[in-house]
Amino acid sequence: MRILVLGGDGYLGWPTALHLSDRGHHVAVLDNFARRSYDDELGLQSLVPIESLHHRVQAWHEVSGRRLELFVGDLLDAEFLLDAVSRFRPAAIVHYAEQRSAPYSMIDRKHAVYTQHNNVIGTLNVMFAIAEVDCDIHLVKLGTMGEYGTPNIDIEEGWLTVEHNGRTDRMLYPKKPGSFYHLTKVHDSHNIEFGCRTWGLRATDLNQGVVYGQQTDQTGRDPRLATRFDYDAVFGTVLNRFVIQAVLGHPLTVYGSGGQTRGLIDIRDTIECIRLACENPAGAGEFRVFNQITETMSVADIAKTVAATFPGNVEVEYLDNPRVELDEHYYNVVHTGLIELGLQPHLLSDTLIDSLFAVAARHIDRADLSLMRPTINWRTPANRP
Ligand code: NAD
Ligand code: USQ
Repeated sequence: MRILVLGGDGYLGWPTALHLSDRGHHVAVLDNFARRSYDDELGLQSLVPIESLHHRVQAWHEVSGRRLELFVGDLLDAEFLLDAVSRFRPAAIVHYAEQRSAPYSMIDRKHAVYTQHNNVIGTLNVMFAIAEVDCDIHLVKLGTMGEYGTPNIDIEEGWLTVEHNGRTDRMLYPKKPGSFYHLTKVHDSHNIEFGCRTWGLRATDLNQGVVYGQQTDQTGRDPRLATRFDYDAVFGTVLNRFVIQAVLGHPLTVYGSGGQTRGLIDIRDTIECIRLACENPAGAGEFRVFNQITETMSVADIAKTVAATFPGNVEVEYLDNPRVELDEHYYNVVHTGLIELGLQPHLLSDTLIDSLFAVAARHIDRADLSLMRPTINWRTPANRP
């Protein structure tokens, strides 16, 4: 298949492009390097050094003999995007290209507006490009489990049958997201469902949980193929952060009581879910939703697991929660759709955590401890930084 990966320079987009290419698909990557510019803006860097996208593409050709096509530009530039889709003519578009940090979206008004504009308008431009070039192009869109929040009922896969005053209907599952970033995914889901219902688009919305891990079969073949590994309080995700904190001898930063429970997924399963979704497309007019997680854990249990696996002393520190989120709640998520398509999950294991400790230890001199504590607070809306 011809597959266009939007956001192909990112933490997940790059390994996805390699996985799909390795499986024999003809892959193009598109990116505007916004993620690299957030590093420059906030003074961050990936713990594992990463090559420029041009060098990575060249390295993949040298290692595998396969070529990736490259489009450098912004989804907000509708003409550029339309041109890229018209020229590449993909059968599927995998859409990762959004600002994906909840704390970044909560810095102040400017960052909230940027995140909503970038994500929602970018996705609208993708929908219009598909509608103009060919409605049969399958849109595989990354959403988030955070769209649902933590409701006191079971979380279904995107849809809920509702009975009200003696009548029933199948409706999009109600959403209660926890940041301006998570809200963008809700807005995207509604826009895409409308496109399916109205224009006959075919779409898969993948409500993915928190991703952990750094290496895949393909990125491990050469250091030049490495993907990002973020540990700072803005872009680092919880399990990756705890692993790096343990190696640094820094206390694990549990927010609140740590009772908040989240869906998790190994990066190797992320890229396999994308392959499965692309190779088994949604029907014409179908808005298909999968909950892309393999297990659920509380933050305190993630900290305990990392501490128990580390071959040294680890402290756990309970910080005042900078976010507004429930830390005692019901959480039961249906996630059978991707398993039915053939996903064989890698569950969190000591071996995996050990290998992450090794990755972190190799590059630990690049860590900046001043970036470890959260500084962005949900409760104080700031008009400016
Ligand atoms: P990332 O920031 O590393 O990658 C996103 C890529 O998109 C970056 O390379 C960025 O430069 C690019 N991009 C952003 N806006 C763009 C635009 N307007 N035009 C072109 N390119 C643009 O993020 P990631 O961790 O790889 O996440 C990828 C997707 O998966 C995101 O949509 C995110 O919301 C979703 N997701 C991530 C996680 C996670 O734990 N990392 C979990 C659930 C869902
Ligand atoms: N947390 C801590 N300590 C930390 C970091 C986080 O206790 O040092 C807690 C947070 O308060 C939260 C949970 O861990 O309760 C997850 O936080 P996170 O930063 O790992 O994840 P989140 O902000 O939800 O965002 C990440 C990705 C985002 C994706 C989302 C999936 O950055 O792109 O959408 O995971 S989900 O959480 O399912 O919505």
